[in-house]
Amino acid sequence: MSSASRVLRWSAAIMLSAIALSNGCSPSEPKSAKKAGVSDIAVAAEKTYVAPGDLDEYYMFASGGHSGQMYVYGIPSMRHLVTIPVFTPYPGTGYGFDDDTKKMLGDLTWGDAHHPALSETNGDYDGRWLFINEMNGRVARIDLRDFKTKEIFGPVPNVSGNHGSAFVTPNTEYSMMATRFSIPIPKGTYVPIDKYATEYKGVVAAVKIEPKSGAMSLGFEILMPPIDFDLGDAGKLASDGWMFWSSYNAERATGKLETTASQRDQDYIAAINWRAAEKAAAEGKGDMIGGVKVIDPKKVPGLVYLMPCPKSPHGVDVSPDGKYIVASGKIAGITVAFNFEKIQTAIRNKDFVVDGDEDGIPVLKYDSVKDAEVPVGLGPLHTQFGPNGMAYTSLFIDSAVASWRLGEWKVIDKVPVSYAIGHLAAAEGDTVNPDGKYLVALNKLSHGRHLSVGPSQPESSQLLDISEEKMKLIYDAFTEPEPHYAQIIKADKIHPIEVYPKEENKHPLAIWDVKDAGVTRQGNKVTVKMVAVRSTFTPTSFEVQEGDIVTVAITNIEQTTDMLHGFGLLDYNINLVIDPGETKVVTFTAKKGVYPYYCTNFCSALHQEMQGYLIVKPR
Ligand code: RUQ
Ligand code: CUA
Repeated sequence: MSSASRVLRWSAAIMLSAIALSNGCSPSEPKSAKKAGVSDIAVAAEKTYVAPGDLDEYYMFASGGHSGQMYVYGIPSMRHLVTIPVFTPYPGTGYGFDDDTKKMLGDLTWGDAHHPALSETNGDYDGRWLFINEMNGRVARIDLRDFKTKEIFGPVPNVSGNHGSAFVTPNTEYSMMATRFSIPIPKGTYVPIDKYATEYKGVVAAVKIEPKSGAMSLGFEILMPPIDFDLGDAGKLASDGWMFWSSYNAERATGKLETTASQRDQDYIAAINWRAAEKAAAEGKGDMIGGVKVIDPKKVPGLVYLMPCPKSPHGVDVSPDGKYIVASGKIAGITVAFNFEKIQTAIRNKDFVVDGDEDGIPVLKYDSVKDAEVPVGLGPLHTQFGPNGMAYTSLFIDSAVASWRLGEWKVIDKVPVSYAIGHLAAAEGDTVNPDGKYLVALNKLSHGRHLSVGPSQPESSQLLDISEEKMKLIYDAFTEPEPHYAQIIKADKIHPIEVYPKEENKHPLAIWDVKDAGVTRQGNKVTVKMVAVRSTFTPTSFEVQEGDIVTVAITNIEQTTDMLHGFGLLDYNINLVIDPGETKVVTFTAKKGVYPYYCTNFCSALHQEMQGYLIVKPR
């Protein structure tokens, strides 16, 4: 931060204290702040105030849940910077309206996005890509060079309810998937529900990521028993090569799961040796199911183990050094730290629960693999990490964040959040080298903390300062439905371009001179090459015949930052947004009449004049 902006920040803080004083409260404890759970409003203001023109220290990428989108925030300001559409059309950026993105979305124009996963090199965020899962068995890749969704992979065969995803391995070898819902596989098979426990199957799938391009393909699949896999995390450093997933419904129950799946005292954490599975797949092991090779761990031992974990665990998180696997029993009130070394010893010694296997998968003895049970509080869900062994666990029922230290296993501090926290995200919190500093509580409910907007309320995300042992709530922000997980990356790790360089545009229909604009016809197929530049479309009108298949390719020939043009075509449900240097294509069938098109993105004083006509002659 520059010294000038530091001065600005301080003066803002002093001003706020002055306001607090003139209201008759002490600057350290104004009434409104106390009510909001902020102990020192001036300090909070100073910490979160990013002066006009200043930049945030971190990006936060938050999943948009069933909105199918990704929200990008600046930290510590908590300002919403941009929405990246992923699984849902978004007219704001023309996503899902041009031919390419429409094709990428396919028939599914909705997705329930849960867990963003920044690409990693040696267990550290490398700022190249961002992956995100959605429940229909798909994973998307966003390129952080331009913050655009470049690929949607799937639906992956046999995967139903892709919740345990899109976690990446430490060198982004794979993005992993695990099924929340078991079904008879392959998809489309009929088996009555009373055969659930024996004939429905879960699946783990490894989506391979090409190291240069990020392109995705299916690596391998592993057959799993019909229990509901939930959250996952990849092993790193000490535990590199392994993957861990929590699960519930060890009962293999159906019906009212809130009671039927909570009968046993323990569920499982699955530990999967993905490197061994990769090798087995390369050796051709597995059976064809749904068009892909699926490895059955009963037939290929040594790949999958189960560890008992107290009642209905949700999050499972690997410590930065990879030595501990931290899992929380939602209805147990404790967080368990499993010890990776002990897991390996138990496997070597075949320290399994006698007759306790699940469809041939050995179950390790709880006491042989756990290191500690941390009494964090009620409803522990997820854990994030800071430097020096610090760990932060979200407590849904207590509506709080508990901090504790690996190795000490005692709660250090607890801070209430509003309200009903789910996930939490710490700065660089999933890396081998977390920053601490900031933590965002991603709360499920927000009531009473914002202007009322009717029954459909926003979600609340609260910023905590975790730079000291005592955590401090410093900011409330609100989001659209519904952030599940988020990741926070240092801003200087991402280097976005601001225009698409002309020389990189290899689109076959791109043109860079208005002289090349025009209409060509082949039978009933019409191609219109169009140029968009301040503030006109060329051509400004064109004529086709009713029933023609019309392809309009628009190149925005600007090379100026933020000089976007839109192409709204009335009555056709089309709105493209073309970034500087970009070419976008849309194809439609012409219907008779006259239809205006116009620029939807403000571009100049004469933006309003940027318009034209599609004229369609009757046959
Ligand atoms: S879940 S509130 Cu979809 Cu990640 Cu835990
Ligand atoms: Cu181009 Cu407005």
